[in-house]
Amino acid sequence: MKRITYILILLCSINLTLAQIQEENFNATTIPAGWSSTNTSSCDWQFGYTGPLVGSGTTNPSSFPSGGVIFDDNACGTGIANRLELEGPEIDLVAANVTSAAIEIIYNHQAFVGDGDFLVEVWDGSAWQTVLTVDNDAPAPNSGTNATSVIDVTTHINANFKVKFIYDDEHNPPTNNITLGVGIDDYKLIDTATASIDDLIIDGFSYYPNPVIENNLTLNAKEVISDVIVYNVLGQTVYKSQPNALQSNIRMSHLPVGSYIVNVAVGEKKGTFKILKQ
Ligand SMILES: [Ca+2]
Ligand SMILES: [Ca+2]
Ligand SMILES: [Ca+2]
Repeated sequence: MKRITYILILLCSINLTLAQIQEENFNATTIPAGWSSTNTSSCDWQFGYTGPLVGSGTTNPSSFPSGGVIFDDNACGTGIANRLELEGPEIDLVAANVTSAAIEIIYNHQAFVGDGDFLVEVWDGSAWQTVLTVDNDAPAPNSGTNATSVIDVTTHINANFKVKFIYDDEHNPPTNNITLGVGIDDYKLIDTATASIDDLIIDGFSYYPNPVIENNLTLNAKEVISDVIVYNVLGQTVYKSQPNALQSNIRMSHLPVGSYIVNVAVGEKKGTFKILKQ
């Protein structure tokens, strides 16, 4: 009996680790549990920030309506060099049997004459690896929108995995320059094996072929496919469409050989999966 209970608990805990392995929405006005921050000045991250993001425009600024974490270099004043880190909780991806994973992050970075960098790093078990470098405005000011990147981190899976966000104003040594800042909304660590589209597959979603050996990846669903975004291994968007149809053909002939992450919205649901282009 004990053994059955143990197996049931184990199955439940494995199930919890599927799809979304880690998520932080930064809605609360305090640093989330398990997260830690370091900085080089007295200026700090602001959590649960909902206002317009500094430098993101005057006519149509961007914001994080649900609450995000921001750093406002402009508000910190002149002559101050800032390099801030925000580190997430450690997670054992080996024990969780994760063999394929990606980070999905919504952010907005506003530079001033190129000053200011936003970086995402992951701990690979022995060193930090930079998986995303945002050097300039992303998106452009007055777009009213934020950027989304999905980054394949499969090669960095280990028993002590963790993520770190870095804001660097590039003012070292300090000058009288001030730059703008960065805002981060939802962060997710996703199991991209198949788990994150289990819900969609139950609802009749399918995709083929994988690997993509001919030119097209075909998506089929029983509800309308409203959004398709394909990211390369650097987290850059290489394809984006709003098919609003039950089938979608993604032309991949012009894309380099390698792995890609596909983000789909079908009906009310969203899913992320990985494909190979050969
Ligand atoms: Ca949020
Ligand atoms: Ca920069
Ligand atoms: Ca500064």
